[in-house]
Amino acid sequence: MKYILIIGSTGQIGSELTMALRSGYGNSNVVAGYIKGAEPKGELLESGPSEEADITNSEQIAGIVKKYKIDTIYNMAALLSAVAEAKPQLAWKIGLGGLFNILEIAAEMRCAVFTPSSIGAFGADTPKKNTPQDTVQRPQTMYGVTKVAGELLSDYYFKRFGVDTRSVRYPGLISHVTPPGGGTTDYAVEIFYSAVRGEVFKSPVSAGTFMDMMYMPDALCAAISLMEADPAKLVHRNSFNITSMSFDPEMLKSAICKYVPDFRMEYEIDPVRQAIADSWPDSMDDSCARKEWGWSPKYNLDSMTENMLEEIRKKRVQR
Ligand code: AKB
Repeated sequence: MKYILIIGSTGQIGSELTMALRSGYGNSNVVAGYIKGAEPKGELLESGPSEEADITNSEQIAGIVKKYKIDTIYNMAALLSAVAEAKPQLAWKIGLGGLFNILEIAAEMRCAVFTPSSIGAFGADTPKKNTPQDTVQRPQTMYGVTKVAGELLSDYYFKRFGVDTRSVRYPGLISHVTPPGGGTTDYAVEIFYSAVRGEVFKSPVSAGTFMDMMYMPDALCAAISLMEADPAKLVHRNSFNITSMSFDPEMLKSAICKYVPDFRMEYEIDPVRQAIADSWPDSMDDSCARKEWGWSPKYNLDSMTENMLEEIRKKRVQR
């Protein structure tokens, strides 16, 4: 991995992943791909090259791969679960049509490809607790359909054309840098801003709704370490279960109350997000990732909560 293109570099994961890759591989070797209307700004723009890279435009992406002699593509373009339910056609176009474009380019130009999957690749028929690596995957959301199909398509390109495709099933990602947009797990980010502002937080999912979650530094580390892993040790490729913690809104509230004792939460259930969350695992078994490429998260609920509050306080967020 020497010359890297990130598709979706200004998104929730992409913005931090681009900076992490630049610090590891050199600023000029990591191209920040963006779409019109979501141009990079500040450090992301100034620290290295950036190019318009619309995943639905094969020629544009192929041109960038040629120009920078790209050998690794991080494909971070996607609509998150709740938005994908509102715009299923666009979710398919970006999630599956876009992935197909990337895999075709990768096969022709010999690039490795990382494409995140998600806990959304599971469905209501999947075992909910300690969800195995290899199990039933029958999601009933467009997000989930694109994620399962994306896993299969990536494995197909590996087996058929030798494209070095790798992927993790991300849980809900929590970060204080770039906000998520339209996910089911977004509440676990928004709650911290409410706590720092001294507001009452309205949880869109009910008490007892458990989902896997992860702090962004661990999520970045997962993507980079998997792409650097010895291929001979990979039994799986697309995609690995990974998790750091599993909690419901009450557990997260209690963790916050340790640092913000008067924090209050109420419930205002969003039926779309609740239905999606109910179909996802409560907690995944990530032992294959641990065994095959040494996955091991650093943050747990308490250390993540402490760091999130500290970082958001530094931003001096206003009511
Ligand atoms: C979402 O909630 O849609 C994402 C995910 C878990 O894939 N954060």
